[in-house]
Amino acid sequence: MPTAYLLLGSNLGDRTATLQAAVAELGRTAGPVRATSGVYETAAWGLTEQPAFLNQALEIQTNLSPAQLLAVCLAAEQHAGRQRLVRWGSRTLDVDILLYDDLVLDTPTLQLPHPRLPERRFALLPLAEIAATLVHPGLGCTVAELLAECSDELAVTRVNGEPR
Ligand code: X6L
Ligand code: MG
Ligand code: MG
Repeated sequence: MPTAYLLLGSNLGDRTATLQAAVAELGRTAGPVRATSGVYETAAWGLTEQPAFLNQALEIQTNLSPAQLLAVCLAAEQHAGRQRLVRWGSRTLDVDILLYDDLVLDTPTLQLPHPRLPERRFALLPLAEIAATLVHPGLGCTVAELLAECSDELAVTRVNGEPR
């Protein structure tokens, strides 16, 4: 069964409860959650005048295709009450697919691996906690190496949770 890595993000409402509900929902709709990183509080990228995020990375096993997986990720965002008002604006829940096996894909609706992953400490640090030795299929280096080379200096602080 394919393995995918997801990044959850929330900076509106009860962020912790939203992440917990999303992990449970994705376990039912996408497939078994094999690993969860700790939860990280992270300064907002893009529109910096917005509340800090909680971000968390997940490893899931799934029989869904990438397009089907994207659909269940967007459904989880809807169930969390996400409203898309402003590009890069505050959101109750964002679910991004970071990697899907060693697939490299470039379509208008889905790019894999996530094209901005190497630049974002808020994604690399949680991901490194559960998949440090995973090789990025486009770049040929590990997640730990990407993290070591990442020049993003926005604050990323682990707030709780043991990796499992
Ligand atoms: C110039 C202008 C350079 C905009 C970069 C970066 C825009 C990231 C959007 C950018 C730019 C984004 C999260 C976030 C967002 C998140 C944290 C985005 C989309 N999502 N900040 N900002 N965590 N910490 O999940 O990533 S909006
Ligand atoms: Mg995102
Ligand atoms: Mg998204």
